Amino acid sequence: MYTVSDSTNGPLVGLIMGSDSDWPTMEAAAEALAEFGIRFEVGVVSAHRTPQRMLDYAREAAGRGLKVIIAGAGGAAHLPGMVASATALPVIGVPVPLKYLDGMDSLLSIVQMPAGVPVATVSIGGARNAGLLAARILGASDPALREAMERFQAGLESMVLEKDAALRA
Ligand code: RP5
Repeated sequence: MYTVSDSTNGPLVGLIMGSDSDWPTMEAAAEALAEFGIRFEVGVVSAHRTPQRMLDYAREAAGRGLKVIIAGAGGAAHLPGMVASATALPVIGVPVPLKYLDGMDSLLSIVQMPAGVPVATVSIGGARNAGLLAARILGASDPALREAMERFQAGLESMVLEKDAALRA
């Protein structure tokens, strides 16, 4: 497990994925968290290949100080849902697109959760939004982070208006 935190404060977000082959997709979540200065850890936790590690990770996450878990997986993407079943923390699921089926298999595996066990599912390959959603969740109880998100949103607006002005010029 690779951790981005300082020596006194542990990670707030657990960024996990079913395989290291998911990293090219999941990296965008790490970048978004880093942009907002959010401490996070990264690791491979497989629902199918390391089931005990997955359960241990989910059950110990809150006690280790994590506040949000981002879980990405592809194909028969059971990791986000299984992690959500074993922790009370909010879980954000990222459907990772693989070679076949364009990620529809991943999306449906993650989004179709039974009542009582929610996973906040982002779009196929939408890891950046997963990072941003984690920032919003943490920002609900962290005014400085919420203000940073408001500035980010204002930046999005400015960018669109600038592009609109350039188009009209
Ligand atoms: C899933 O199987 C992983 O999340 C990954 O998307 C997919 C393929 O894994 P590898 O065979 O590339 O390790 O569990």
